[in-house]
Amino acid sequence: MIQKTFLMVKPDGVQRSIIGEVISRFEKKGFQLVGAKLMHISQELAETHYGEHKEKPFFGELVKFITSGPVFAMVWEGENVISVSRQMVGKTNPQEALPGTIRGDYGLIVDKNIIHGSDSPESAEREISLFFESEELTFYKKDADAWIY
Ligand code: RTP
Ligand code: MG
Repeated sequence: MIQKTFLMVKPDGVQRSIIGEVISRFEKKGFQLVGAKLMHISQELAETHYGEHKEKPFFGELVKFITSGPVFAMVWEGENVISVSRQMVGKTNPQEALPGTIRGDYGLIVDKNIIHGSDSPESAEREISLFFESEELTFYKKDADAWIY
């Protein structure tokens, strides 16, 4: 099933210059980038985005971290992109994330785990509309033949 999901390079990933690496992995897998922007997350957006964790002991630190510097917000489209991209992201704790996953290859601690990915179709829809206006998303067909000289 063709789906859309919300993926975001967190402030640590931006600081460590791995935006390109992250984009490259999803592109090579076969997914299509349909929206992207570098932005600062406001306190209010952070609290809404991570609202499900409001009661958790790490909520304050999580909001502080995600608003601490620019993030790279993206919408990706493709076959089963929600669950497949979560597999490519890896487990929440980078020490448990398998090598070959983004967190497994680049992360070391749970509160700086490089990337966020929507965890269900409901989250994907909610998060895409929180971060993007519909005019910011682009749709196009890939036509390789037209670009080979
Ligand atoms: P994310 O939402 O950021 O993609 O991460 P996730 O689904 O893999 O994990 P989730 O349970 O939604 O947790 C959100 C973020 O909170 C931080 N966290 N810290 N100190 C802790 O035990 C702890 N647990 C979670 C992580 O940064 C996680 O990405
Ligand atoms: Mg989550």
